[in-house]
Amino acid sequence: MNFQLSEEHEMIRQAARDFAQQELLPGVIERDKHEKFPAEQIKAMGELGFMGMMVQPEYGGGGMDTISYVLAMEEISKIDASASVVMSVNNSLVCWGLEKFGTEEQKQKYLVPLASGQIIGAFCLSEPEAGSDATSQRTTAIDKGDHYLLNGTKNWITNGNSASVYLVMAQTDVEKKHRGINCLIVEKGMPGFIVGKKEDKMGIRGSDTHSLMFTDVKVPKENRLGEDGFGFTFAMKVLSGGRIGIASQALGIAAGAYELALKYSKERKAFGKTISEHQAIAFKLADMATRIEAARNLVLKAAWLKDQGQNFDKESAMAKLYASEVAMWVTVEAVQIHGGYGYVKEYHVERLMRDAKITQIYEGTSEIQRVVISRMLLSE
Ligand code: COS
Repeated sequence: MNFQLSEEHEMIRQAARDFAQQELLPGVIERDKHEKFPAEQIKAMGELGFMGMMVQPEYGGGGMDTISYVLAMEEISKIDASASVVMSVNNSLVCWGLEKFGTEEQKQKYLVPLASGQIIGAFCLSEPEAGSDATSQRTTAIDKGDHYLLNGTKNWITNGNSASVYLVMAQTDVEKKHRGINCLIVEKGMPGFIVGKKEDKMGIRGSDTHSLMFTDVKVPKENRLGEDGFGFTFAMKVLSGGRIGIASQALGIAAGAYELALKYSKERKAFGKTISEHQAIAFKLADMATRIEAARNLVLKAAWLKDQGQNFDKESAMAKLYASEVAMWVTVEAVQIHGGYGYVKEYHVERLMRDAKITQIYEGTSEIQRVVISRMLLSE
């Protein structure tokens, strides 16, 4: 066992921390208020290598491990969870999926600009009637010889408008159920592809979440990822890695709220002493720090397993389940510690509390994580 991070890991964490403080903190309240996508900041993150961290350098990425990725995700998420969800989707769903399962041509054409941060991508599985029940895809991709004809609607798509490349799951052969689903690479601007309405969300308001409509979109056959019928397995495998990203986002939200609460509790005085000297607050801080540390260890374990080439499906689900529950609990407590100040925007914790909620929902709800974990436990 070795719990020590390498010097390189520490440097990456520090670089992400500095970037978050200098580039993301200014304006984060305004972006949340006005639902403003952090376009300039994402561009800068691309230039610094944060958008394709785990992709090999030959495909435009940073060639880093998953540990580096979760360390950077935690730091970015402490300050701006809207920016970190863009980073998470691009890194762990889109880039990882393309690098692992794409053809050389697909990698050259799509992965290189995505990993180097020139463009961003989106992952499109959810539909109006298929969220947790992901096998029930209504979007169809009918095989027309040299192309697929794509029809349907996708919902809740992160980077919905800002993306240039979309990985879209669609049903080709209904008879084969989930084994008849394909994943197609769709480009923005393909005729028949329309970006629908933007969602007015509780949290992560700086990220752009849209519905997407496809009407007779001709997608070339060479844009299919993997073999015919591989789409659902692709989505499951990719989401398993994605959950490490969301777990680290949840961890960062929790750690960010805790750091603010700790600082505030040492400054604010009540009944003649700082509130941190009151046991009611000190015990809250102890519980917050303990749960955050437990979440961090689950996240790092899942990342480490992925880096070792071992199966991480159960651990990524555990990390996501636990870290997101911790994020929700810690952020509520952070607001409580701040009292009335916690309820206003200026002190950041109310935003982190709103941002925390989505981590229990997207890339598989807490209930779905329990399905995944319990099935794996019972089949071991
Ligand atoms: N890796 C590879 N394949 C996987 C997998 C994984 N982690 N998990 C499931 N599969 C495969 C199964 O092996 C099965 O394939 P075969 O029948 O060919 O063996 C197939 O997927 C279907 O699995 P299952 O029979 O378990 O399907 P269910 O509908 O019962 O449950 C769950 C699948 C619930 C686990 C899945 O639908 C899921 O993860 N849903 C949540 C999706 C999600 O995260 N939505 C959020 C949208 S993205 S923001």
